[in-house]
Amino acid sequence: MATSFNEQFDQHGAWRREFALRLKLLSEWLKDHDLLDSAVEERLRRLEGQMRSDKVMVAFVAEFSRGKSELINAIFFAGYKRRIMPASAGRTTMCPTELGYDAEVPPCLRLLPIESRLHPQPLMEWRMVPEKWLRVDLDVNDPAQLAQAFEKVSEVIRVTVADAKALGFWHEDTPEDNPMAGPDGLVEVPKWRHALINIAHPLLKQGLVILDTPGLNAIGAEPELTVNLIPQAHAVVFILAADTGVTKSDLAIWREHLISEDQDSDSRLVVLNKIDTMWDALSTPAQVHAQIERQRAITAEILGLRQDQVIPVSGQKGLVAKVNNNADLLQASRLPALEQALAHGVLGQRQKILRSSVASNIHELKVESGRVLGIRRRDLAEQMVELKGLRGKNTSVIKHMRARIEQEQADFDASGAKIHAVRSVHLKLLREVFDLLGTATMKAEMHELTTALRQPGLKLGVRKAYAHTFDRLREGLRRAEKVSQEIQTMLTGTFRQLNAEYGFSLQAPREPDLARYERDLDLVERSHNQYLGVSNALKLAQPEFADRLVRALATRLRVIYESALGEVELWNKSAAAQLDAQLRERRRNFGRRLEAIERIQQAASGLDDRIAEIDSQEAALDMLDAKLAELTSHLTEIPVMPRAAPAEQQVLKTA
Ligand SMILES: Nc1nc2c(ncn2[C@@H]2O[C@H](COP(=O)(O)OP(=O)(O)OP(=O)(O)O)[C@@H](O)[C@H]2O)c(=O)[nH]1
Ligand SMILES: [Mg+2]
Repeated sequence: MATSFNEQFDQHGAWRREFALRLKLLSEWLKDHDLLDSAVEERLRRLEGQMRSDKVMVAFVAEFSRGKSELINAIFFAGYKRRIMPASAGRTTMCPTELGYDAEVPPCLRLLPIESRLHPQPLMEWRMVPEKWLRVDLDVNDPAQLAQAFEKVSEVIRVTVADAKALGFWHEDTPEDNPMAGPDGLVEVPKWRHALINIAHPLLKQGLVILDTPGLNAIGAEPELTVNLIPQAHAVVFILAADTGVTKSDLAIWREHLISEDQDSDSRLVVLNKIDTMWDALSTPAQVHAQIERQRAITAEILGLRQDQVIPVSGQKGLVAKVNNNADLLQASRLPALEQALAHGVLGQRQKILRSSVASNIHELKVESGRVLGIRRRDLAEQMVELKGLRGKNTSVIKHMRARIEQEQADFDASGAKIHAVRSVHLKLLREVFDLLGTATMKAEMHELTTALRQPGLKLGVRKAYAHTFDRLREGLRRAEKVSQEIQTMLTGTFRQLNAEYGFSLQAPREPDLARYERDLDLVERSHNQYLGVSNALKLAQPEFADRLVRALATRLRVIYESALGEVELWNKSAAAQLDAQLRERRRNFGRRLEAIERIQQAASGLDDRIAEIDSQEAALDMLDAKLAELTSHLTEIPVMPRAAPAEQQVLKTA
């Protein structure tokens, strides 16, 4: 039988845990053998953090009442044996609701009041001020209490048209989207802007984040949702209902939020829900099937997809079937096929990305720690040559040798100034890159964009203003790339020189691929462009709306730039750490050589002992080398389905 989404997600979690365990063992081993310099340590820390905090977000997007919340109940929460997320006829989920797990926070539901919209801060910033959210504690062992607490996401308040306008729910230009006014002239708007649910559900604990959204208007009213959360989700499930077919507003959502040329189709799932409405006692099963297939074909055609890209299910019957352990009904609901597609699309992708990032990091790690071993090996070889040369020599030769080593040491200490000069050039260039990618530059760009968007009568030039900003951002990134190349050239040159002069084995680490971030910028630009297009030109004329959009943009850009800066930092740290390591080892080496000479001066037998000692140290290095290769390759070779007992613990003990 096919594995369910839940099972596959469990396997993904197990894989990550296994990886974290092996990484920890490697790091302890490196530390025990004095192979952990600051760059390697930093790399390990990042890898560990990446694995630990890896989140997979699945967003459910559709017009109201298509069955998003019910489908979430059926796929993820059937284990509670009841309906957890509120799902009912008409509009139910009134605010975007994120379900996830954060161990630092007790199980709770947090709700951000809708009035927060009157302030300019984007959602991202509100997340940092928990005291502004209403908190409802949750009892995870009491599904009834959970369900009751979650009802809050359906709450509404009644406000005047003027207030609705200020909150972003009323637009004179698009009256068809406005909420209906009651006899008292008041209109209904959501009570909450955003909900965060924190529960220790097994899947959420492993990093799954589920985003349930309300229907069309509410999505449009929160730019952050459109330009940040949805485009960044690892999978988006778009839901249509078999009984309504593809309506005009379904199509508007599809066009505005879901079509994307370059995101792989695996991450977009289109679901034709409520197929049970076509189960008809008077038709034969074959007739029902044919009817569902027909609906599926029509849907696919309207959306421009292949028929097999539309997945027919009944979320509601799937939930009932799971709650009652009814295998036949589950089969008929066709829910397992959707879970399969979701698991494949989301987790397959995620694992591929993680694996390739891990592989390149582990490679660097191995090179870096391997280099330290190389230096030690070389030092031993030099000492060996020196000592063998002393065999049978008289005391004056030995004295002479000592003087030579001391001279070498003094010369080496004097070279400190040169190394210092290299460092200061390096730092200067680095500061340029940091400036180009730093917060101040970003702030200035966003300020300029805001000013441009505020120009009266700009309406149609909005895209242009965006295009300008993105052009400048790309230009800045390219300049950072150029300076990075300069740094690389400088490092390569000076390292080569130092290698020749002092017999070092420095090698400039590979520079980060900043072009990748240019592609990220393109993606962000495209998601904004898509949004700027069709229906929002009029909304954009309102300064608050434009402000909000720019702030949402800024939070997304910050993530990109922080990550680029992080890479640049690691790259430079790794270069500096290499130099430090070689200098340190070299100083130690002088010490060891002088010590050896001293011993030989004191006792005739010292020489042979020392040679034997070096022999055994060389053998120990060979073993370390082999062990390092073994431990690092273990990390990249973890099977998706981990074995029952990690064998490394035993292997390590023998080291
Ligand atoms: N017959 C049938 N009804 C369904 C199915 N899935 C959901 N429903 C019903 O459709 C109604 C709407 O479902 P919800 O899950 O609340 O829809 P939603 O998309 O979350 O809607 P909003 O929260 O308002 O955006 C509820 O009464 C559900 O019970 C299904 O597969 N078959
Ligand atoms: Mg809902």
